[in-house]
Amino acid sequence: MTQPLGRKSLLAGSRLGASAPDRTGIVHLGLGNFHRAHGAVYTAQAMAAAGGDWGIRGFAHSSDRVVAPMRAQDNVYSILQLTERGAEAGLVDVHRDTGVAAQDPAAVVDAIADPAHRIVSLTVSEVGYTRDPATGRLALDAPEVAADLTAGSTPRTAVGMIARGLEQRAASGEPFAVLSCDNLQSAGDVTRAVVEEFLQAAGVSDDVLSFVSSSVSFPNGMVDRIVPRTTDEHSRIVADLLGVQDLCPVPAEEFTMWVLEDDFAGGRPAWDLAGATFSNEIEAYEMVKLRLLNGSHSLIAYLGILSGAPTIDVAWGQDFVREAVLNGITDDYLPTFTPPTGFDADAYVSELDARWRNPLIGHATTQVGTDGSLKLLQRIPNAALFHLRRGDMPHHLALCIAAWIACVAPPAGFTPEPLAERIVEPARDRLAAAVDGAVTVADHVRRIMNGGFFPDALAEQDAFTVRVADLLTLVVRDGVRAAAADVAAS
Ligand code: CS2
Repeated sequence: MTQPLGRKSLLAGSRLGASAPDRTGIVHLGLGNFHRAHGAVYTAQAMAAAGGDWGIRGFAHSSDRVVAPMRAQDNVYSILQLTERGAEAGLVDVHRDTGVAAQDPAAVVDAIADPAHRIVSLTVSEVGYTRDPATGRLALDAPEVAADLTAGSTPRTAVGMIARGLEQRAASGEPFAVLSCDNLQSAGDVTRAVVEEFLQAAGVSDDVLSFVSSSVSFPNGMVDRIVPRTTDEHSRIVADLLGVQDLCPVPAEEFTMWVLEDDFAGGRPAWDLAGATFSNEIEAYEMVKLRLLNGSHSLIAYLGILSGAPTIDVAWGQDFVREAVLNGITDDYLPTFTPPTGFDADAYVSELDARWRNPLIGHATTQVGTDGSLKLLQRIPNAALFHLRRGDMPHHLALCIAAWIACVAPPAGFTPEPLAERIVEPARDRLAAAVDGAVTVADHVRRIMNGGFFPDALAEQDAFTVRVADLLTLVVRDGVRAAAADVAAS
């Protein structure tokens, strides 16, 4: 007999970490699977180790897909760890209140201003930072940003809500930290920059600007845990393991990692006692994660989609994908940064192999391929520029962009595998408009590379654009394996 899940079930189920007290100390934006399997678990475990009023007040962006079931279960949910030993489940009870930001954005602003809260954390994905891809600055011309900047309007973007919340908070002057938990290089610095750009464009007082610069910290950090989408099968396994009916379990791999800069102006949970690492080498950790894991992940995903592989493990099981990815790590990524002290590249790569190979995860290639126009910006241009400025060609990085274009903006006459249609690509219409009327694949690629989708510095690298076009030509004419073979021979 399965019972509905709720706080009462905690007696019966295995609980991960402590239950949060009723008072909340953290506001969180973005209630997707990643936050619920990562930061939320570290927070529950930190409270088990050291206590504290660190309950989470969580807001989903615009849908109640997670909030409705969370509320129906007293905001308790399970983590379903899918390991080679089989499945294991545990319950998390750290959210004290959940809501939907789009339904009540003023509640988010008020929660950030509330002096009882000491941190706002974010998992809003790359798209949530409303930046201009060509300049990296806040996209002041984007309609949603412009609307948020209109005097008297209630902000709806994450940046707008945080900025307005801080503006109100300046009245109490209570110190605060804004913690980005997204896959961005220098995530804290980037978040500070867009929030300050918003405040300046909104014409706030000097007092507010000086409060934000002196009493609000924006720690940098590196986050890591692979979490696929939830399916009905996951709820069924949780019911078997725990005897409770969870309407919103979170499937996750066993691996988890969090490296943070210890810069929390209003204090923080004892995340170190929950396994997080505090380090002064954040940039090095970010490089490892964003390039070796995320950059390679994109390549696996797009090569996989073009060869009909629905999941990462299936794509990774193909020799031509493994070869391209492993050589990409060695030739194109590893030379571009200095890793953290004591980093063992071989061990890291064999761990990646085990993580990508895990067949129980079922991580969809189209999920990793989603939002490529934003994700690739974190994964490719800086590494590519490192080589191009030395006169070298990063062939695997060019292959990744060619494969992305083949999936989301295919040249006339080429139809990718049907899987490609499932990729959510916010720039699809703008890409289609940019290539409209292109007569050759070279022209098609040039219009994209010069169309404001990538930083100007990369667009200026003509040889790279030519290489992307050559590889896309091969994909179109002879298939994705031929393009990968050409890279292998380069
Ligand atoms: C993935 C990441 O979807 C993606 O783009 O590369 O979500 C990846 O699974 C996580 O960053 C792992 O920590």
